[in-house]
Amino acid sequence: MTHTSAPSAAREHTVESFTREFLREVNFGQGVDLDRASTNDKYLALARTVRAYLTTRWLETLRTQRREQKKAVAYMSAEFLLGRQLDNNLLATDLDDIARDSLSQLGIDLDELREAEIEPGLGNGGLGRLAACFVDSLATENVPSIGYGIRYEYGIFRQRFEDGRQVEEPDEWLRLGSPWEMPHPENAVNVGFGGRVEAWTDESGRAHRRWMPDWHVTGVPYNYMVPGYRNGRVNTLRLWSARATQAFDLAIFNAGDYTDAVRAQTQAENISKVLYPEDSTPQGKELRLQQQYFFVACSLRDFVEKVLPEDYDLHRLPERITFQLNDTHPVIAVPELMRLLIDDRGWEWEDAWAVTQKVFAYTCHTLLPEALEVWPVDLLGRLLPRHLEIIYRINEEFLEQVREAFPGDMLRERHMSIIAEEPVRSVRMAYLATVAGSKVNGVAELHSQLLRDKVLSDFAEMYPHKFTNVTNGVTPRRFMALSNPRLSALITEAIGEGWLTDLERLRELEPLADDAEFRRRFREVKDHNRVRFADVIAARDGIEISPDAMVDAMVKRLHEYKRQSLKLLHIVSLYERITSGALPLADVTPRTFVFGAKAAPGYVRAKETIALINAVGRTINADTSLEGRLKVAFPANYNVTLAEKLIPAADLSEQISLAGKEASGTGNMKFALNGALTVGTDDGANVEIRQLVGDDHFFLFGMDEPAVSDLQASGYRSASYYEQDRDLRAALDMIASGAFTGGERGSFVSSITGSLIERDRFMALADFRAYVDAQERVEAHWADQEAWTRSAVLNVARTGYFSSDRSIRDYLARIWNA
Ligand code: NBG
Repeated sequence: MTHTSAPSAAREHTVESFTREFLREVNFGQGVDLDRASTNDKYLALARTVRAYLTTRWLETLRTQRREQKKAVAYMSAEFLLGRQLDNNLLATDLDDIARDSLSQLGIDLDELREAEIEPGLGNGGLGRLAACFVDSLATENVPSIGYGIRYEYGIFRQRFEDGRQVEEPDEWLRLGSPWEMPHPENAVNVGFGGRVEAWTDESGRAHRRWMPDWHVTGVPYNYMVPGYRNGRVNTLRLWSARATQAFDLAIFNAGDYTDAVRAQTQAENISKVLYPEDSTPQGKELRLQQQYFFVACSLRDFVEKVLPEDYDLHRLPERITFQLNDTHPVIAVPELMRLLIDDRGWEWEDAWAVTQKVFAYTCHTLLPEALEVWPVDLLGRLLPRHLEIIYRINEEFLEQVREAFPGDMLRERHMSIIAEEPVRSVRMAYLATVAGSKVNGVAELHSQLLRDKVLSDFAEMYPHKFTNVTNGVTPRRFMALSNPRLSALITEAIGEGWLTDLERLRELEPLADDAEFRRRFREVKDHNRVRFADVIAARDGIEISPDAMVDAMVKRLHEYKRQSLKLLHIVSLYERITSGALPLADVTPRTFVFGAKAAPGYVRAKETIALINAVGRTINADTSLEGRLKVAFPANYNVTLAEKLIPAADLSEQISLAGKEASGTGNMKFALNGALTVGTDDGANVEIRQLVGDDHFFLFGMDEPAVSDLQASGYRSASYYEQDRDLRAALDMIASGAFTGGERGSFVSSITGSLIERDRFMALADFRAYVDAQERVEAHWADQEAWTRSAVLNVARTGYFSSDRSIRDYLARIWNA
């Protein structure tokens, strides 16, 4: 498949030269003969062959940037959930066909090698995947940029089910080698921790502060190439790996304790050992703060000392860079830059602050108050004493401004303080970012509005100009071209090439929604993708599904606010109504309910919900009286690789969070772009999706955010819904009776149903009736396949706005001024 006529590697390289280089890599890179080479040998050799093509362009990109010194963007993120690299790099370089031909002449199946790659799962969910989409779009939009993050040795855990319960296993993604990274130990950076701060006076009598850390860690940069889509640009993603500093080891070793020296090494390396598997709920662990400081300290030093020219005048830093802070995780970079400028370079506070306030911008990704990161001052002061001093001073000056702007308003001052006093004295990282950043953005219109009106309203009043919105997006390279080649080919046939980098052009498909032949072909693609997905989960998980049934998908991290439990209540209610005779089997739409979700290992309720979904699934799937009409499929270890197979196959996309809780969502965009219809609340980016696709092609249900607030204010009593809605009560009673748990009624079953009936923090019961009604509208629409397909085509045609290329252009215009 070809997408564009832009310059591409393919022109310069023939199958023969590709084969020659591939064989060279097999022989000299892997040190084996082709006939003795394992799949992994061949995969690594292929990866390095492709990498070599990229390297030429990468070096050229770097040379150009060194020459031109254009304003760039550094995207700082604790997570980059990249997904497999080989596929994407073949696509970006247009080498796919050449590689396929070359390998097939050698009797090798390209797809088998693709499958050999273990995806780098260096992220939890939407936030990490967004970072990956953004670096792809930055390169494709031809923006000079660099991504900074952590090279975790273990990414997000691998999930298994044992008796339906989640079991976590370490993700050994580096086990078979990692051909896409280039380590540069010679460019390592030293980072300090702990110790104390000293005062000293220079010859002119000026007072200074000096941090004397008591231990150090070395950060080794690993470079990854991030190719733009067939445009010749290859940007850099630089991930840091922690090593013990030699000096540190040696001192202890010389003192004669070899085992202590080794222990010190382990302690240092722990910093980049593992990704914390919490999503949207930070845990406040010391190692986590070490990780955060580690990577931003390495990155700032790297940028200032290695990326910038040697004599660069740092007063001009804002002309050259924006450090975009992906959530609060990298916010400790703010006091670090201040420290670099003041302590290391002798700047005055005012000058340092002026530069700092211009170079940082902050993206907030949540609305849950408990998800806003805070660090106890005890911990922060112990680990980073100088940074705490700097934060205090920033806060003092900021509160001075607050007093000036709102004289006598003590309450406001306390609310806005970067330092919280209760329940323990802590630093509110979101406030620090808001005060320090030149801009603060939310990730969907509704989210940005709620940030302004609720979560950060005092700040929005004080700094109205800082607040802006950039609605999230997803890269159509991975989530259309790579994952859905048939749909992509059909689109190209219909509207020509070029849409993949200009996604609004999908609009040109609109008239084809009324073309019966186009709809037939569109359905054919869906059918094919459904079969492909069925094959994948049969082989991967041993799950059998009918490829003819509607694929109804709810895939996202397991969280109460996302309301997987509401989906479960719908399924159980259907089942209850069938078994009690209220719903004739003939009226039941054949559906496969697909779940994909990891729970944070310490999040008990989320893990119980997984166990319950699996228990319900087991019962329903085994009940022959249903004649296979309903099926629950919950493949374990949902990840980017599986998403690429599921999303193109989906008919219905479940986006059912409680309104006002999901900042944006990005899965919702991927599904719509692949022709699934959404059943969703008025939340996050659902709002914008619905506005674009139109109410007739989107199943809206439930309370909107103001209604949620009102209900909360007037006193929500979930039990009354249980009492008044017969179907809801029957569904909850059926679960509580142990019908799905072999008669077992205690333990997690009663704790889930009990907490829904008694408390129901995310108001699943309040939205139940509206949700079931929406599902009936879904079924009625599905019954008319022509009408459904028309809606599906319109979903694709009208959601081009959600390309991450557009998000990046919005960041450029509203935040980076680049
Ligand atoms: C998540 C939100 C999602 C959003 C992604 C990307 C965090 C803290 N936030 O709604 O929950 O789509 O960020 O912006 O993980």
